[in-house]
Amino acid sequence: MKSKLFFTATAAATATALLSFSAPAQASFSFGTSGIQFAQNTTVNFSFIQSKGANISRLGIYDANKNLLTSLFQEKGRSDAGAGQAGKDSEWLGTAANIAGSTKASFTFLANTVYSLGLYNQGWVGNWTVFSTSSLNTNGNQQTVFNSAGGSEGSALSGVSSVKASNPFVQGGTLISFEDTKGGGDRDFNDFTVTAEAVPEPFTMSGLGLGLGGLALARRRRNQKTA
Ligand SMILES: [Ca+2]
Ligand SMILES: [Ca+2]
Repeated sequence: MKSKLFFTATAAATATALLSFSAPAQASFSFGTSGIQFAQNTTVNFSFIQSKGANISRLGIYDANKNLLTSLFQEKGRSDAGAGQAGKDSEWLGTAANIAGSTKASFTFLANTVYSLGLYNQGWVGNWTVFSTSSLNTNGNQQTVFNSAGGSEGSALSGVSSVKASNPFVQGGTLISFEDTKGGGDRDFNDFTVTAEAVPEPFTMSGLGLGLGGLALARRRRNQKTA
């Protein structure tokens, strides 16, 4: 009788475990200016949209200590639309053709690890990096908006503080856009724009394994008691 009760309780616990693991993996994550972190290993697909900044920029994934882990997109030049030339685009527009290599890149964020996006800029004078995690920037400045493509070229984007985080698990992903001038500039936040879409894990193999393992353990213990 005891063993039957034990098995029933274990089975219930297993069912609960299966339910929790079959819940969407996006239950616990941070994806914004406070940092990027997921409770499970999570692959995010990035797509370059456009740039509207005069710097030659490179978007990358950084660790919590500002070390570059991998480069996602590297611009070839300041613009590929004839910026500054009479009769041509004057917004320093960088299109897909201004990216060296593919305009799509993926990165797998490891569970419970803090990351940031970083935009390295080759300016007219000097080089610098601004980070999507505000605390990594000079004076903690917000340099990125999440769930926004920024504002009109040269006009300060209003409501910046309201676009600090977003959900990358939504279908089609979410927008991320940088202000590439640290601390100042025009604050238009349209200088480098990408989308990010996390790949959901509707039912992980580890969760399935744990559930089956729990059942096997319960059976083994029951057999030991009845033997
Ligand atoms: Ca700007
Ligand atoms: Ca701009």
